[in-house]
Amino acid sequence: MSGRIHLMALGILAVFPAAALAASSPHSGHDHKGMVPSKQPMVSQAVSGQVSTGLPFKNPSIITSQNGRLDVRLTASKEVVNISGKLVGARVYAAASKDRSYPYSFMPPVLSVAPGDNLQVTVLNKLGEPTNLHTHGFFISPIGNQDNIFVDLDSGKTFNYNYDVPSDMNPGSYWYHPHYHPLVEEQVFGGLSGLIYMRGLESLLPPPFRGIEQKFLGLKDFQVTKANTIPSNNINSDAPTVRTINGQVQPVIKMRPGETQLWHIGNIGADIFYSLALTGLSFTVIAEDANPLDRPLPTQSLYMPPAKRFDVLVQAGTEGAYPLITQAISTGPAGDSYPETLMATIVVGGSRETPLGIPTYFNPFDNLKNARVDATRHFDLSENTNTNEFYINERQFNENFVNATPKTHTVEEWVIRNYAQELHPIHVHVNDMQVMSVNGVPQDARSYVDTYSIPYATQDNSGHLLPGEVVVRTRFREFIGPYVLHCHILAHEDNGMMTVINVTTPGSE
Ligand SMILES: [Cu+2]
Repeated sequence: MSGRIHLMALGILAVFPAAALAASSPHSGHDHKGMVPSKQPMVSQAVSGQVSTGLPFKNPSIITSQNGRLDVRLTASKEVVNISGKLVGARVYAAASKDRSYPYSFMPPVLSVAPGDNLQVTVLNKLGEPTNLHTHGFFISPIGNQDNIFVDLDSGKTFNYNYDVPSDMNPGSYWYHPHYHPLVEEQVFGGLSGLIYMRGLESLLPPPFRGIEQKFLGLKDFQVTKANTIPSNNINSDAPTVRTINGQVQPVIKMRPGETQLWHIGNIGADIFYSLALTGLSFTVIAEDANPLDRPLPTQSLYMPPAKRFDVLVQAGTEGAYPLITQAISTGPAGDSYPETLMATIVVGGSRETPLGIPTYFNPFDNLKNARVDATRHFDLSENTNTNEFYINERQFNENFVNATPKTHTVEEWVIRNYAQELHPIHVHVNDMQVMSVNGVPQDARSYVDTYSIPYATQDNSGHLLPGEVVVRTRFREFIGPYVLHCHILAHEDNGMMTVINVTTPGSE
């Protein structure tokens, strides 16, 4: 659950023609660590404009590494930006590469890098509150100035992240966003998130697929207050929200009959789920959370909790208009309900292409089914719906409390149990996990994942609480140091559902 006042009941919902936008409440909720929140940009009703729908789909800007290197500067600030025709006060990045600068945008540029690259990201913080940066899904060191989420980047300061991308980092879709506890939800919901693409998926596909059209679809939703500002306090994830693709509301995507495209899709919003469904076109997953599957998976829908990414081959059939929707979802009795919503329309027309044969075999992975398990650990998820507190092993997040110390070159099995009556999509940094079973049912994994939704608890006939249970295995490879496991509903993370994992070398403690 959002833990927030249901605003519609207060009668302060503002309605716009394209979609219903929720207003925020005047109450202050977050502990800003004693900081005075800086002024939010406001836009008057007269100039804010209205959301436009049905515009041609646009990829985000893409900044591509060259000669093994990418240097990017990201400036985070509170600014007024245009989201699908409407002016909104947001928290957004502007970007700059060596050659070009990119203005503040709700959908900042995709950072396109290759395995083995050096990626340097200099973050300038102009938010008026602390922030930092996380490269979600990266298999990389969690310490120093790499994927270190314990960095405290005060307002007015810059920090230089220097990522040595391993040459064996998996290709696919990753993303970047702030990870500064406990301000993550409001910063990501405000607009601070973008995609990272690790090149190389194309070369795993048969030669005819190389050079096919690629699209990036960053799924982000927004709500505004009466001042047309994205709320930063008392964000209500259960309120009506405007779903966008790259900041566009219901864009039109064109394809030719028989054409095959490669789509990189990421749920890079703060709290809400998507279940994308595309009928009338073929939809084949080739990677999940930037883990290429051992064999491609044809599907009718993509279930996407916050932070989930899929790389999919989309093949158009005959001429016509096909809706891409997100299906209605409930995240449980104590959770949220999201209505079915149109995301985009695929218009198929023009000259016909011969459809490419979708491969049936793709990329083997290090299957841990028969691996020796060196240690077993338990992570119990729970929540107090009255106080809006969230727990792992009955504790709220404390960066000084280390929950688990796996050793490098070992395999561990983790039993994650959910005692709450809502889904908690668990994300773990650095080392991805293989899902072994869900509620006791063995799973035939096709790859690893870095985010997985843990089923909510149910009650048996005698009223006894049965937790949802997912068992995962992880091989801990070279990287040592502390990182986190947390719920990726960012309201839950900010309110405690996060814990420290510290990987150490064998023999150390
Ligand atoms: Cu959660």
